[in-house]
Amino acid sequence: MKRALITGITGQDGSYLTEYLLSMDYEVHGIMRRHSVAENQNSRLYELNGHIKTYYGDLLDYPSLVRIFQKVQPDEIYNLGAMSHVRISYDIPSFTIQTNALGVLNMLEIYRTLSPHAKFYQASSSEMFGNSVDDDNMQRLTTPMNPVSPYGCAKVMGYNLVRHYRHAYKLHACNGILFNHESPRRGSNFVTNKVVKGAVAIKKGLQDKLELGNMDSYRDWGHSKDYVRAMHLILNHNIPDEFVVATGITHSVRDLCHIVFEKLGLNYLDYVVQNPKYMRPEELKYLKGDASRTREVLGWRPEYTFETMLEEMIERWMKEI
Ligand code: NAP
Ligand code: G4F
Repeated sequence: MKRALITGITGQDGSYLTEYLLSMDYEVHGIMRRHSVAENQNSRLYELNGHIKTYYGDLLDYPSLVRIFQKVQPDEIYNLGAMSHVRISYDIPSFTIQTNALGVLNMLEIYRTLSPHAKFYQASSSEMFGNSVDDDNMQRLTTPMNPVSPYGCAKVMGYNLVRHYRHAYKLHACNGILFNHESPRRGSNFVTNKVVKGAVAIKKGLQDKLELGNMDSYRDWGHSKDYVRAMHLILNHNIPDEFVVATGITHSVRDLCHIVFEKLGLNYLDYVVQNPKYMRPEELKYLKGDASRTREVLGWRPEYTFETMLEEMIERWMKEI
Protein backbone atom coordinates (compact mmCIF):
# COMPACT_ATOMS: atom_id res chain seq x y z
CA MET A 1 0.00 0.00 0.00
CA LYS A 2 1.52 3.34 -1.06
CA ARG A 3 1.49 6.20 1.43
CA ALA A 4 0.68 9.71 0.20
CA LEU A 5 1.13 12.92 2.18
CA ILE A 6 -0.95 15.89 0.98
CA THR A 7 -0.59 19.51 2.10
CA GLY A 8 -3.73 21.52 1.38
CA ILE A 9 -5.88 18.40 1.83
CA THR A 10 -8.86 20.53 2.94
CA GLY A 11 -8.84 22.49 -0.35
CA GLN A 12 -10.63 21.83 -3.62
CA ASP A 13 -7.80 19.82 -5.22
CA GLY A 14 -6.72 18.18 -1.97
CA SER A 15 -10.17 16.68 -1.49
CA TYR A 16 -10.49 15.36 -5.07
CA LEU A 17 -6.91 14.04 -5.03
CA THR A 18 -7.62 12.23 -1.77
CA GLU A 19 -10.67 10.52 -3.30
CA TYR A 20 -8.68 9.58 -6.38
CA LEU A 21 -5.78 8.11 -4.39
CA LEU A 22 -8.12 6.21 -2.06
CA SER A 23 -9.79 4.68 -5.14
CA MET A 24 -6.34 3.28 -6.00
CA ASP A 25 -5.84 1.85 -2.50
CA TYR A 26 -3.39 4.48 -1.25
CA GLU A 27 -3.06 5.26 2.43
CA VAL A 28 -3.72 9.02 2.52
CA HIS A 29 -2.34 11.41 5.14
CA GLY A 30 -3.03 15.14 5.15
CA ILE A 31 -1.87 18.31 6.88
CA MET A 32 -4.56 20.62 8.27
CA ARG A 33 -4.25 24.07 9.81
CA ARG A 34 -5.99 25.10 12.98
CA HIS A 35 -9.17 27.14 12.32
CA SER A 36 -11.17 29.06 14.92
CA VAL A 37 -14.40 27.47 13.63
CA ALA A 38 -13.64 23.76 13.53
CA GLU A 39 -16.99 22.67 12.06
CA ASN A 40 -16.46 23.89 8.46
CA GLN A 41 -12.80 23.25 8.18
CA ASN A 42 -12.98 19.84 6.58
CA SER A 43 -16.36 20.19 4.88
CA ARG A 44 -14.87 18.96 1.60
CA LEU A 45 -13.67 15.80 3.35
CA TYR A 46 -16.84 14.87 5.28
CA GLU A 47 -17.51 11.74 3.24
CA LEU A 48 -13.94 10.53 3.76
CA ASN A 49 -14.14 10.52 7.55
CA GLY A 50 -12.42 7.42 8.88
CA HIS A 51 -10.59 6.74 5.60
CA ILE A 52 -7.77 9.28 5.97
CA LYS A 53 -5.38 10.45 8.67
CA THR A 54 -4.95 14.17 9.29
CA TYR A 55 -2.43 16.10 11.39
CA TYR A 56 -2.32 19.69 12.56
CA GLY A 57 0.50 21.49 10.82
CA ASP A 58 1.36 24.50 8.71
CA LEU A 59 3.76 25.09 5.82
CA LEU A 60 5.32 27.86 7.90
CA ASP A 61 5.76 25.71 11.00
CA TYR A 62 8.93 23.70 10.38
CA PRO A 63 8.72 21.57 13.56
CA SER A 64 5.20 20.41 12.72
CA LEU A 65 6.31 19.37 9.23
CA VAL A 66 9.31 17.44 10.59
CA ARG A 67 7.09 15.59 13.06
CA ILE A 68 4.58 14.70 10.34
CA PHE A 69 7.23 13.49 7.87
CA GLN A 70 8.80 11.31 10.59
CA LYS A 71 5.44 9.82 11.47
CA VAL A 72 4.08 9.25 7.95
CA GLN A 73 7.25 8.34 6.03
CA PRO A 74 5.52 9.08 2.72
CA ASP A 75 6.17 7.48 -0.66
CA GLU A 76 4.49 10.36 -2.50
CA ILE A 77 4.27 14.00 -1.39
CA TYR A 78 1.77 16.41 -2.96
CA ASN A 79 2.44 20.02 -1.95
CA LEU A 80 -0.94 21.66 -2.70
CA GLY A 81 -1.08 23.96 0.34
CA ALA A 82 -1.07 27.66 -0.62
CA MET A 83 -2.74 31.02 -0.25
CA SER A 84 -4.41 30.42 -3.58
CA HIS A 85 -6.46 33.60 -4.21
CA VAL A 86 -4.66 35.93 -6.63
CA ARG A 87 -6.59 39.15 -5.80
CA ILE A 88 -6.23 38.60 -2.06
CA SER A 89 -2.47 38.11 -2.57
CA TYR A 90 -2.22 41.89 -3.21
CA ASP A 91 -3.82 42.45 0.24
CA ILE A 92 -1.61 39.95 2.12
CA PRO A 93 1.58 39.82 0.03
CA SER A 94 3.91 38.89 2.84
CA PHE A 95 1.84 35.94 4.05
CA THR A 96 1.40 34.84 0.43
CA ILE A 97 5.12 34.90 -0.30
CA GLN A 98 5.92 33.12 2.96
CA THR A 99 3.39 30.32 2.41
CA ASN A 100 3.72 29.88 -1.35
CA ALA A 101 7.51 30.27 -1.62
CA LEU A 102 9.15 29.70 1.78
CA GLY A 103 6.59 27.00 2.52
CA VAL A 104 7.86 25.11 -0.54
CA LEU A 105 11.44 25.55 0.69
CA ASN A 106 10.48 24.12 4.10
CA MET A 107 8.86 21.11 2.42
CA LEU A 108 11.83 20.50 0.11
CA GLU A 109 14.39 20.70 2.92
CA ILE A 110 12.50 18.20 5.06
CA TYR A 111 11.85 15.99 2.04
CA ARG A 112 15.55 15.87 1.13
CA THR A 113 16.69 15.13 4.66
CA LEU A 114 13.96 12.77 5.90
CA SER A 115 12.32 11.16 2.82
CA PRO A 116 14.75 11.51 -0.14
CA HIS A 117 13.44 8.32 -1.78
CA ALA A 118 9.90 9.67 -1.99
CA LYS A 119 8.45 11.50 -5.01
CA PHE A 120 7.45 15.16 -4.70
CA TYR A 121 4.77 17.08 -6.63
CA GLN A 122 4.58 20.89 -6.52
CA ALA A 123 1.33 22.72 -7.40
CA SER A 124 2.69 25.29 -9.82
CA SER A 125 0.43 27.64 -11.72
CA SER A 126 -0.25 29.32 -15.05
CA GLU A 127 -0.32 32.58 -13.04
CA MET A 128 3.51 32.33 -13.25
CA PHE A 129 3.38 33.34 -16.95
CA GLY A 130 1.75 36.69 -16.24
CA ASN A 131 1.06 38.42 -19.55
CA SER A 132 3.56 36.43 -21.64
CA VAL A 133 2.09 34.64 -24.66
CA ASP A 134 3.81 32.85 -27.54
CA ASP A 135 3.18 33.81 -31.18
CA ASP A 136 0.26 31.36 -31.36
CA ASN A 137 -1.38 33.04 -28.31
CA MET A 138 -0.66 30.09 -26.02
CA GLN A 139 1.52 29.40 -22.98
CA ARG A 140 3.80 26.36 -22.66
CA LEU A 141 6.95 25.27 -20.74
CA THR A 142 9.18 27.57 -22.79
CA THR A 143 7.01 30.70 -22.40
CA PRO A 144 8.82 33.33 -20.28
CA MET A 145 7.55 33.73 -16.73
CA ASN A 146 6.62 37.36 -15.97
CA PRO A 147 4.27 37.16 -12.97
CA VAL A 148 1.91 40.07 -12.25
CA SER A 149 0.87 39.31 -8.65
CA PRO A 150 2.50 38.45 -5.32
CA TYR A 151 0.87 35.04 -5.78
CA GLY A 152 2.52 34.57 -9.19
CA CYS A 153 5.92 35.78 -7.94
CA ALA A 154 5.83 33.32 -5.04
CA LYS A 155 4.79 30.44 -7.32
CA VAL A 156 7.75 31.17 -9.63
CA MET A 157 10.06 30.88 -6.65
CA GLY A 158 8.49 27.59 -5.56
CA TYR A 159 8.75 26.29 -9.15
CA ASN A 160 12.45 27.16 -9.39
CA LEU A 161 13.22 25.73 -5.96
CA VAL A 162 11.73 22.39 -7.03
CA ARG A 163 13.89 22.33 -10.17
CA HIS A 164 16.96 23.33 -8.18
CA TYR A 165 16.44 20.64 -5.51
CA ARG A 166 15.84 18.03 -8.21
CA HIS A 167 19.11 18.82 -9.97
CA ALA A 168 21.26 19.54 -6.90
CA TYR A 169 20.17 16.60 -4.74
CA LYS A 170 19.00 14.11 -7.42
CA LEU A 171 15.46 14.03 -6.08
CA HIS A 172 12.30 12.87 -7.85
CA ALA A 173 10.70 16.34 -7.59
CA CYS A 174 8.36 17.65 -10.29
CA ASN A 175 6.12 20.61 -11.14
CA GLY A 176 2.64 20.56 -12.62
CA ILE A 177 1.89 23.93 -14.24
CA LEU A 178 -1.87 23.80 -13.93
CA PHE A 179 -4.19 26.28 -15.61
CA ASN A 180 -7.41 27.33 -13.83
CA HIS A 181 -9.54 24.41 -12.69
CA GLU A 182 -12.89 24.57 -11.00
CA SER A 183 -15.66 22.34 -9.63
CA PRO A 184 -18.66 22.48 -7.31
CA ARG A 185 -16.05 22.50 -4.51
CA ARG A 186 -14.32 25.65 -5.75
CA GLY A 187 -14.16 28.49 -3.21
CA SER A 188 -17.12 30.79 -3.91
CA ASN A 189 -14.91 33.88 -4.19
CA PHE A 190 -13.26 32.60 -7.38
CA VAL A 191 -15.01 33.90 -10.44
CA THR A 192 -16.62 30.70 -11.81
CA ASN A 193 -18.29 29.69 -8.59
CA LYS A 194 -19.15 33.30 -7.73
CA VAL A 195 -20.95 33.70 -11.06
CA VAL A 196 -22.76 30.35 -10.78
CA LYS A 197 -23.81 30.94 -7.16
CA GLY A 198 -24.92 34.53 -7.94
CA ALA A 199 -26.88 33.52 -11.05
CA VAL A 200 -28.70 30.75 -9.16
CA ALA A 201 -29.55 33.16 -6.29
CA ILE A 202 -30.91 35.65 -8.86
CA LYS A 203 -32.92 32.88 -10.56
CA LYS A 204 -34.46 32.02 -7.18
CA GLY A 205 -35.33 35.68 -6.52
CA LEU A 206 -32.90 36.00 -3.60
CA GLN A 207 -30.47 38.47 -5.17
CA ASP A 208 -30.88 41.42 -7.62
CA LYS A 209 -27.39 42.06 -8.93
CA LEU A 210 -24.03 40.34 -9.27
CA GLU A 211 -20.95 42.53 -8.76
CA LEU A 212 -17.79 41.56 -10.62
CA GLY A 213 -14.42 43.05 -11.50
CA ASN A 214 -12.71 42.75 -14.90
CA MET A 215 -14.95 40.89 -17.37
CA ASP A 216 -12.56 41.05 -20.32
CA SER A 217 -9.85 38.72 -19.07
CA TYR A 218 -9.65 35.20 -20.53
CA ARG A 219 -8.98 31.95 -18.72
CA ASP A 220 -8.41 28.33 -19.77
CA TRP A 221 -10.81 26.59 -17.37
CA GLY A 222 -10.83 22.82 -16.69
CA HIS A 223 -12.28 20.57 -13.98
CA SER A 224 -10.37 19.82 -10.79
CA LYS A 225 -11.25 16.10 -10.99
CA ASP A 226 -9.48 15.84 -14.35
CA TYR A 227 -6.52 17.84 -13.08
CA VAL A 228 -5.82 15.73 -9.97
CA ARG A 229 -5.50 12.70 -12.27
CA ALA A 230 -2.80 14.65 -14.10
CA MET A 231 -0.99 15.36 -10.80
CA HIS A 232 -0.72 11.64 -10.13
CA LEU A 233 0.52 10.92 -13.67
CA ILE A 234 3.12 13.71 -13.47
CA LEU A 235 4.47 12.50 -10.14
CA ASN A 236 4.64 8.88 -11.31
CA HIS A 237 6.31 9.55 -14.66
CA ASN A 238 9.68 7.74 -14.67
CA ILE A 239 11.62 10.99 -15.24
CA PRO A 240 10.84 13.86 -12.82
CA ASP A 241 9.96 16.85 -14.98
CA GLU A 242 7.64 19.80 -15.61
CA PHE A 243 4.25 19.40 -17.31
CA VAL A 244 1.53 21.84 -18.40
CA VAL A 245 -2.08 20.86 -17.66
CA ALA A 246 -4.72 22.81 -19.59
CA THR A 247 -7.65 22.32 -21.96
CA GLY A 248 -6.31 24.54 -24.78
CA ILE A 249 -9.66 26.36 -24.88
CA THR A 250 -10.14 29.86 -23.49
CA HIS A 251 -13.20 31.91 -22.50
CA SER A 252 -13.62 35.45 -21.23
CA VAL A 253 -15.31 36.18 -17.91
CA ARG A 254 -18.04 37.78 -20.04
CA ASP A 255 -18.53 34.46 -21.96
CA LEU A 256 -18.70 32.67 -18.62
CA CYS A 257 -21.51 34.99 -17.46
CA HIS A 258 -23.35 34.69 -20.76
CA ILE A 259 -23.28 30.87 -20.69
CA VAL A 260 -24.22 30.48 -17.00
CA PHE A 261 -27.10 32.98 -17.07
CA GLU A 262 -28.37 31.57 -20.36
CA LYS A 263 -28.47 28.05 -18.89
CA LEU A 264 -30.81 29.49 -16.24
CA GLY A 265 -32.97 31.29 -18.82
CA LEU A 266 -31.57 34.75 -17.91
CA ASN A 267 -29.66 37.50 -19.69
CA TYR A 268 -26.51 38.43 -17.75
CA LEU A 269 -26.66 42.03 -19.07
CA ASP A 270 -29.73 42.60 -16.87
CA TYR A 271 -27.92 41.63 -13.66
CA VAL A 272 -24.12 41.88 -13.79
CA VAL A 273 -22.53 45.17 -12.72
CA GLN A 274 -18.90 46.14 -12.32
CA ASN A 275 -17.49 47.07 -8.92
CA PRO A 276 -13.93 48.49 -8.86
CA LYS A 277 -13.46 46.69 -5.55
CA TYR A 278 -12.93 43.46 -7.49
CA MET A 279 -10.40 44.89 -9.99
CA ARG A 280 -6.71 44.01 -9.57
CA PRO A 281 -3.74 46.43 -9.49
CA GLU A 282 -2.30 44.46 -12.42
CA GLU A 283 -4.42 42.01 -14.41
CA LEU A 284 -3.37 38.81 -16.13
CA LYS A 285 -5.34 39.22 -19.35
CA TYR A 286 -5.16 35.99 -21.31
CA LEU A 287 -4.47 32.33 -20.56
CA LYS A 288 -4.58 29.44 -23.04
CA GLY A 289 -2.38 26.45 -22.27
CA ASP A 290 -0.64 24.03 -24.60
CA ALA A 291 -0.78 20.62 -22.88
CA SER A 292 0.09 18.62 -26.02
CA ARG A 293 3.26 17.17 -24.45
CA THR A 294 1.31 16.09 -21.35
CA ARG A 295 -1.24 14.38 -23.59
CA GLU A 296 1.45 12.63 -25.64
CA VAL A 297 3.87 11.61 -22.90
CA LEU A 298 1.44 10.88 -20.05
CA GLY A 299 -1.67 9.97 -22.04
CA TRP A 300 -3.72 12.49 -20.03
CA ARG A 301 -7.11 13.62 -21.38
CA PRO A 302 -9.74 15.80 -19.67
CA GLU A 303 -13.18 14.21 -19.43
CA TYR A 304 -15.21 17.33 -18.62
CA THR A 305 -15.96 20.17 -21.04
CA PHE A 306 -16.44 23.78 -19.90
CA GLU A 307 -20.20 23.29 -20.28
CA THR A 308 -20.49 19.98 -18.39
CA MET A 309 -18.40 21.46 -15.59
CA LEU A 310 -20.66 24.52 -15.32
CA GLU A 311 -23.76 22.30 -15.36
CA GLU A 312 -22.37 20.33 -12.40
CA MET A 313 -21.70 23.60 -10.55
CA ILE A 314 -25.19 24.93 -11.29
CA GLU A 315 -26.69 21.69 -10.00
CA ARG A 316 -24.81 22.09 -6.71
CA TRP A 317 -26.15 25.59 -6.08
CA MET A 318 -29.67 24.75 -7.26
CA LYS A 319 -29.76 22.10 -4.50
CA GLU A 320 -27.99 24.16 -1.86
CA ILE A 321 -29.57 27.61 -2.13
P1 NAP B 1 -7.65 25.92 -2.19
O1 NAP B 1 -8.99 25.30 -2.35
O2 NAP B 1 -7.56 27.35 -1.81
O3 NAP B 1 -6.82 25.05 -1.11
C1 NAP B 1 -5.63 25.54 -0.57
C2 NAP B 1 -5.23 24.65 0.58
O4 NAP B 1 -3.99 25.14 1.13
C3 NAP B 1 -6.25 24.63 1.74
O5 NAP B 1 -6.32 23.32 2.24
C4 NAP B 1 -5.58 25.55 2.77
O6 NAP B 1 -5.96 25.26 4.08
C5 NAP B 1 -4.12 25.19 2.55
N1 NAP B 1 -3.20 26.17 3.11
C6 NAP B 1 -3.21 27.52 2.96
N2 NAP B 1 -2.20 28.08 3.65
C7 NAP B 1 -1.54 27.08 4.26
C8 NAP B 1 -0.41 27.00 5.13
N3 NAP B 1 0.25 28.12 5.51
N4 NAP B 1 -0.02 25.80 5.58
C9 NAP B 1 -0.66 24.67 5.22
N5 NAP B 1 -1.75 24.67 4.39
C10 NAP B 1 -2.16 25.85 3.93
O7 NAP B 1 -6.78 25.76 -3.53
P2 NAP B 1 -6.91 24.67 -4.70
O8 NAP B 1 -7.74 25.26 -5.80
O9 NAP B 1 -7.26 23.34 -4.14
O10 NAP B 1 -5.41 24.65 -5.25
C11 NAP B 1 -4.47 23.71 -4.77
C12 NAP B 1 -3.06 24.15 -5.13
O11 NAP B 1 -2.95 24.29 -6.56
C13 NAP B 1 -2.66 25.52 -4.57
O12 NAP B 1 -1.28 25.48 -4.30
C14 NAP B 1 -2.91 26.48 -5.71
O13 NAP B 1 -2.11 27.63 -5.61
C15 NAP B 1 -2.52 25.61 -6.89
N6 NAP B 1 -3.17 25.91 -8.17
C16 NAP B 1 -4.54 25.97 -8.24
C17 NAP B 1 -5.14 26.21 -9.46
C18 NAP B 1 -6.64 26.27 -9.58
O14 NAP B 1 -7.12 26.79 -10.60
N7 NAP B 1 -7.40 25.73 -8.64
C19 NAP B 1 -4.35 26.38 -10.61
C20 NAP B 1 -2.97 26.29 -10.48
C21 NAP B 1 -2.38 26.04 -9.27
P3 NAP B 1 -7.20 25.98 4.81
O15 NAP B 1 -8.39 25.14 4.45
O16 NAP B 1 -6.82 25.92 6.22
O17 NAP B 1 -7.28 27.38 4.25
O1 G4F C 1 -11.31 33.04 -10.50
P1 G4F C 1 -10.14 33.95 -10.32
O2 G4F C 1 -10.01 34.62 -9.01
O3 G4F C 1 -8.85 33.09 -10.68
P2 G4F C 1 -7.35 33.50 -11.08
O4 G4F C 1 -7.00 34.86 -10.60
O5 G4F C 1 -7.17 33.26 -12.54
O6 G4F C 1 -6.50 32.46 -10.23
C1 G4F C 1 -6.82 31.08 -10.18
O7 G4F C 1 -6.15 30.42 -11.22
C2 G4F C 1 -4.71 30.38 -11.11
C3 G4F C 1 -4.19 29.62 -12.34
O8 G4F C 1 -4.06 30.50 -13.42
C4 G4F C 1 -4.36 29.69 -9.83
F1 G4F C 1 -3.01 29.58 -9.74
C5 G4F C 1 -4.91 30.46 -8.65
O9 G4F C 1 -4.61 29.76 -7.45
C6 G4F C 1 -6.43 30.54 -8.80
O10 G4F C 1 -6.95 29.26 -8.65
O11 G4F C 1 -10.17 35.10 -11.44
C7 G4F C 1 -10.28 34.78 -12.81
C8 G4F C 1 -10.53 36.07 -13.61
C9 G4F C 1 -9.53 37.19 -13.29
O12 G4F C 1 -9.14 37.81 -14.50
C10 G4F C 1 -10.31 38.17 -12.44
O13 G4F C 1 -9.87 39.51 -12.53
O14 G4F C 1 -11.80 36.59 -13.24
C11 G4F C 1 -11.68 37.99 -13.04
N1 G4F C 1 -12.77 38.44 -12.16
C12 G4F C 1 -13.72 39.35 -12.51
N2 G4F C 1 -14.53 39.56 -11.49
C13 G4F C 1 -12.99 38.07 -10.89
C14 G4F C 1 -14.11 38.79 -10.46
N3 G4F C 1 -12.34 37.21 -10.08
C15 G4F C 1 -12.82 37.03 -8.81
N4 G4F C 1 -12.19 36.15 -7.99
N5 G4F C 1 -13.91 37.74 -8.35
C16 G4F C 1 -14.59 38.64 -9.13
O15 G4F C 1 -15.55 39.25 -8.70
